[in-house]
Amino acid sequence: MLSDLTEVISMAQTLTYKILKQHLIEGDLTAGTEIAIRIDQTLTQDATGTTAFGLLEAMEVPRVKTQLSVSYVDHNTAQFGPENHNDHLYLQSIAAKVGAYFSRPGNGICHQVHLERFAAPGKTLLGSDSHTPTAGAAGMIAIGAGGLDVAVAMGGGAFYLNCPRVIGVELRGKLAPWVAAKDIILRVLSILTTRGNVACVVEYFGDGVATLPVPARGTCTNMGAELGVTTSIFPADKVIAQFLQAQGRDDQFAPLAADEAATYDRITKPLHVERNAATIENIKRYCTDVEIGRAGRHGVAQVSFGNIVIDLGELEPLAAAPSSPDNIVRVADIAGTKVRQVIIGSCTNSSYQDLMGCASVLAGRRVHPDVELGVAPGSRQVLKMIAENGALAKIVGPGARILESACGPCIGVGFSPADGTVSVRTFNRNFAGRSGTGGDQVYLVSPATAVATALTGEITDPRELAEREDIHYLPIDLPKNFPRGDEMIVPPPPPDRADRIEVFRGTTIIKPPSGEKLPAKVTGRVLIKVGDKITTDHITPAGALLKLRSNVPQYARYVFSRFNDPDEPTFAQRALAAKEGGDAGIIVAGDSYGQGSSREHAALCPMYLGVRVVIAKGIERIHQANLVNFAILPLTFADPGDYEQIEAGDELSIDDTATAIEAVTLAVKNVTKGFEFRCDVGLSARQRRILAAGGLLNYTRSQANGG
Ligand code: MIC
Ligand code: SF4
Repeated sequence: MLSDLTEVISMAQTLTYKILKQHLIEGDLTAGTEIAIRIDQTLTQDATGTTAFGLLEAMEVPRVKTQLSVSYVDHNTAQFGPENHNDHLYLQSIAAKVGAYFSRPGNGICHQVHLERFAAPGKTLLGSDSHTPTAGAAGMIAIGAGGLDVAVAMGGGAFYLNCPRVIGVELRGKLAPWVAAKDIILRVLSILTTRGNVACVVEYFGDGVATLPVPARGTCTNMGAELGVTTSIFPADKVIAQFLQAQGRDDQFAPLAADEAATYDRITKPLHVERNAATIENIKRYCTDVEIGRAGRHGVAQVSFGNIVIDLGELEPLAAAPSSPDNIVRVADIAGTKVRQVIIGSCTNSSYQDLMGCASVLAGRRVHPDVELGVAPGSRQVLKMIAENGALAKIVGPGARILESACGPCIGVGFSPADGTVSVRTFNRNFAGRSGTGGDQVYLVSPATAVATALTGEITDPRELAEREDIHYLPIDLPKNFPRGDEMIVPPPPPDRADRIEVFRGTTIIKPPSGEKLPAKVTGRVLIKVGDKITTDHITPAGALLKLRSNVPQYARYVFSRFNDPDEPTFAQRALAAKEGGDAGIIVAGDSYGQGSSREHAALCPMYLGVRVVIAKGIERIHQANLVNFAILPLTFADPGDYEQIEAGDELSIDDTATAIEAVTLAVKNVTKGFEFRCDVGLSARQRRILAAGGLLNYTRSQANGG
């Protein structure tokens, strides 16, 4: 009897593994080993798409080989100068030529539109944007990656990843009025933080799941990106079936869930006991089977736990305080903070349900005169619905400014807050300076908290406002039918018409450079030494500079510009001078280097400037893959203490790179200071081959030629 039970449990699978198994091309499903999966769908957005399609052209792929590829325009819609429109026309024409759908500017944010119109249970999706996991709300495996990986997938190539461990998040009960899905994911962030979750998938289960509509699930899977996990997923249940039916896509439904007896992985994290006291408290409170090891010499203990269990009924409104999405506080604890700006939108919280909820609170009231309120509906479908049912008037009437259905302020395009003021947003990232204002103070909250704050002019717990003003909470039902009109989605013409399509190539679009092999011996200077949690926004700023994405030589001038001293040569100038002198550029960084976006420009631009090696305490998954794809050697300190011994300007060298990249660890000489330290080479066998070939583009070409 016992052995029968053991067998059932050992055969029982998580939903994640069921989908991975169906798409497995190489490897076996053993956590931590490299696997390759077949990709059914891809998405690209304009800020990463011009490079992705440029690389697809460089690979000489005439036609996409996926079941569906969609090219969205949602990031750069402002059109100051010809750059953005040049990109849009290039993307529209190349999509038509290679057989991809094209979602026109104004149609909405890629993740919101993809969930509405294309996401389907059981499929795989690879997207050149880190929030691609949003589509996990529809029961699919949706992963963010660099544009080059997406280009390979469009060309029919497999996607390689570390077979993940699966973190089980059990949701129990039902959210109380005015508490929202955003509060669930903020709670998860307070437990898992933004660090140490690489190569994990978050899988939601439990009776609480059925109480969450699809967009609420999308908020959780979307902001799962901030955990640094590979993706997040919900089971495909009745709620998804009804959503797909309302979207006129019931034929795409397939019920999917983890097996009843499936178990999730035990997670172990090294945590500094004092510095992470709050996180450890949360782990103790919300996780099962917690074990805390003895703290070592540096105060770090191994903390391990089973599932995360969240009782939805006990959650309360939360916020991510400046300037990290895991800096979680109770809204009640920061209530009263004076606010000058509130923005509702982004791919995290801009759905029909989100905006209907806001409209019901705003109706007949007045936005506080000290606050500017901006509202960006996530898609044209949402905008159309709230326009037709009158909710838009309830939002505009009280004094909201309506923004285009696009990323906008989320990526620093417009609405940069005034100096020293607080901005409250329903977005997913509040990295320092991302809003476009240096020293910004951005809080991330749910739409309910945002709207309460907009009315009072200070951070407000929506439950408190509701009680004070006797506002009734109205649950927002799923509409019976969403408007299907895909007027702004252009399907590709039949393949036999592709020859006649001329690709539009504006003068501002420069062919992306490809990688070069590492020299036999790398010698170079540390061009910059940066600390922990350096995001891709620090490396390649977005906002007003987004329009340079299709012009690497221009964009590269701004690499690390936030760290430039006005009296000294810029990072780019120093790097180019070293490159001209035949020296390799080296970046030294702390933990979680490259967190945040999937933008491969954070590797592509440094590569253009001659950077060949990054040595960090830790490198985030997508960025590590991007570095390898562009032939930059990513290394991590074997002893993080060595980080302290290195200074900017030090000359470092690695002998015999060919042998070094095959090794598990390698020696790096600090020539200036006269000592040697060891680094871990955490590369998969395939990544070693990519580096040896001089980057993924060269590798893919050599594979295509039988090499
Ligand atoms: C972001 O949210 O940081 C972005 C802008 O959407 C990026 C993509 C990019 O930099 O183009 C992301 O999340 O991957
Ligand atoms: Fe756009 Fe912001 Fe979402 Fe990135 S996080 S896709 S910038 S809305």
